[in-house]
Amino acid sequence: MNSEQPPGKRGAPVGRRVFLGTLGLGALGVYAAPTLQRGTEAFLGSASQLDPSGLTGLLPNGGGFRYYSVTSSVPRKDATNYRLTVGGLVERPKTYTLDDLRALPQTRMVKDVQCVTGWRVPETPFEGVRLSRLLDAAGVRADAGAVRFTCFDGAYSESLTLDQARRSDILVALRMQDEDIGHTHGGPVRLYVAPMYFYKSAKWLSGITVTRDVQPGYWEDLGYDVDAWVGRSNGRDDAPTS
Ligand SMILES: Nc1nc2c(c(=O)[nH]1)N[C@H]1C(S)=C(S)[C@@H](COP(=O)(O)O)O[C@H]1N2
Ligand SMILES: [Mo]
Repeated sequence: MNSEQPPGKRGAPVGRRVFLGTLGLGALGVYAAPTLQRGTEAFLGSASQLDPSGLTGLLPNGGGFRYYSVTSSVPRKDATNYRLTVGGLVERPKTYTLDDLRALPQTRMVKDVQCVTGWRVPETPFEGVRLSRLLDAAGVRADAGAVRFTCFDGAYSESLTLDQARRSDILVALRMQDEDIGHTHGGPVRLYVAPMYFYKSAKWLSGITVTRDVQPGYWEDLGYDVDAWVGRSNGRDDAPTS
C-alpha cells in the first residue's frame, strides 16, 4: 500500500505517481505512523492512519490530518533547544531561537490544507513569520535563485525558487489550528507553503539555505513536482482551489 499514491477516485493517476506506486516508495510516507501516533495524538484520527489508500480523508468523519514522517523517530525540540539557521547565499547568516521567532511580527492565514494524495483539511489556520521577512533580514545575494529547507528529522528536505519563497503566503509557522505546533505536526516550527500541496510544508524545520539553483526535495527526488501548485501540478489541471 502506498500513502502518497493518489486515490483512484481523484482521477489523475498518471505519469509519475503511477511510477511511484509501482515502486512502492510512497509507503515510506507513513512508515512511522503506528508507533509515533499511538496514544498521544488521537486528534489525528485513528481511522485515517489505518487507511493507506487515503480514502478515509475524503469522508465526513474520516477527515483530518494524517501523520507523515519519512523517518522512524524524530527528536523533540522546544524553546530550550530549538534553532533555525538561515544561511547560504546571504549577507547576514543568522540563527534564531524559538523566542526570537515569536518576537517577530506574526501573520495568520486560514486556507485549506491539501495533500497530494487527496485528503484535505478545510480552513486550517496557520500563523508564523513570513519567510520573506527572514530572507530580507538575511540579505539575499544577487547570485541566489532558490531556497532549500532542511529538517531536524535528518532526512526530509524541500525547496522553492526565490520568487516562490518571497510570496506573502509562505510562512515559517509556529502555530497551527490556533495552537503552538505540536511535535507530531512538525513543531515547534514547520514551513507552511499555502498555495502548494502539503508535502512542500516541511515539518521540524531547522535550516533555510539560500542557493543558486533549486535542489529537489525528498518527495521530488521520488517523482513529485517541485512546483507543487494545488490543482496545477502532479498530473492535475483542475482550477486552483485557493
Ligand atoms: N520533515 C517532514 N516534513 C513533511 C513530511 C515528512 O515526512 N517529513 N511529509 C510531508 C507530507 S507528504 C505531508 S502530507 C505533510 C503532513 O503533515 P502532517 O503530518 O502535519 O499532517 O507534511 C509534509 N512535510
Ligand atoms: Mo502528503
